[in-house]
Amino acid sequence: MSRKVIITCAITGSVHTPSMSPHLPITPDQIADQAIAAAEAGAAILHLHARDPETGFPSPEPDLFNQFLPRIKSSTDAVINISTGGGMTMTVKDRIRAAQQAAPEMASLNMGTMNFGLFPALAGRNDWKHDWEPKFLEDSRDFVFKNTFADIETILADLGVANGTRFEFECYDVGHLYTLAHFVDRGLIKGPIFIQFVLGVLGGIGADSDNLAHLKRTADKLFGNQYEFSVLGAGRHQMPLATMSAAMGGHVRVGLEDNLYLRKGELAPDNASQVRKIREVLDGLSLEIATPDDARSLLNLKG
Ligand code: KMH
Ligand code: ZN
Repeated sequence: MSRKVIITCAITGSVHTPSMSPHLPITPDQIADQAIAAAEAGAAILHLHARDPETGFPSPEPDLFNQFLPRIKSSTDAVINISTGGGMTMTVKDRIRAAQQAAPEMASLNMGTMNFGLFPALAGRNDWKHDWEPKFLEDSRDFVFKNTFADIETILADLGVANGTRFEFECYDVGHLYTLAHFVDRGLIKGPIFIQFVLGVLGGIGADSDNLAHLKRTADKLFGNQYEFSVLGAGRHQMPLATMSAAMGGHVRVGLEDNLYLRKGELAPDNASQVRKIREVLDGLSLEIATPDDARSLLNLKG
């Protein structure tokens, strides 16, 4: 069988704020509409967060997830991946509630505690719709994204062992791969391991081809043929790094969670437009895209 590339689409996240783009989905209906369109455009995996429908503030509330998950599930066959990274103001306990209740096929699992800087987005802006937005970004100067060894172990047990959920292991730096290897060595994680290399987040590894090659070399050394990788480049690095990933044998992640633009100076009108764009690139490379069922079999998901 020829290699197939999994497109993950991360629909809204908890990094961008409503003033940054009118197209960022906020309400459950907007999240569902854009997720369904992204799946129709070719995304096999939908990475999902929720937001307060009134303010757009990132929310961990399972009730909000329950307002869009049933619609997405009844309209698409896409793999549901619920974030456990949540957002800046949430405790780890809060961050995992939605995935615990929904028991999805996939959840994200962030592989290390780190600084996570959103404040560069403040530069040159003063046109905020909501008071919380500049404060949220400013507060990120002091944000410690907490993912201790104990937190990781808890998520593996409460979601993985308890519910059969498998993971998108988000690795923002080389050390995170060694943390992942530690849990593999202890038998708490079994292949096929799905690694999301995250490049370009302030506090993590920078977004360039040398760094991606180093991440891949390190993962090859640690995990041999027991892993699949995908790449997420933050902001303007999204499409170039996704393209590099595909050319290097990896999968791709796009979506407004990671980048609001379609090209320089042009906001993406929705998530599906980014899925279509990376599809064109994959097509140009003569690479086939994975269906949700292809992704299920490649990543050994519960279905
Ligand atoms: N926004 C990404 C850089 C998560 O949801 O677990 C990281 C992310 C984390 O997707
Ligand atoms: Zn996320």
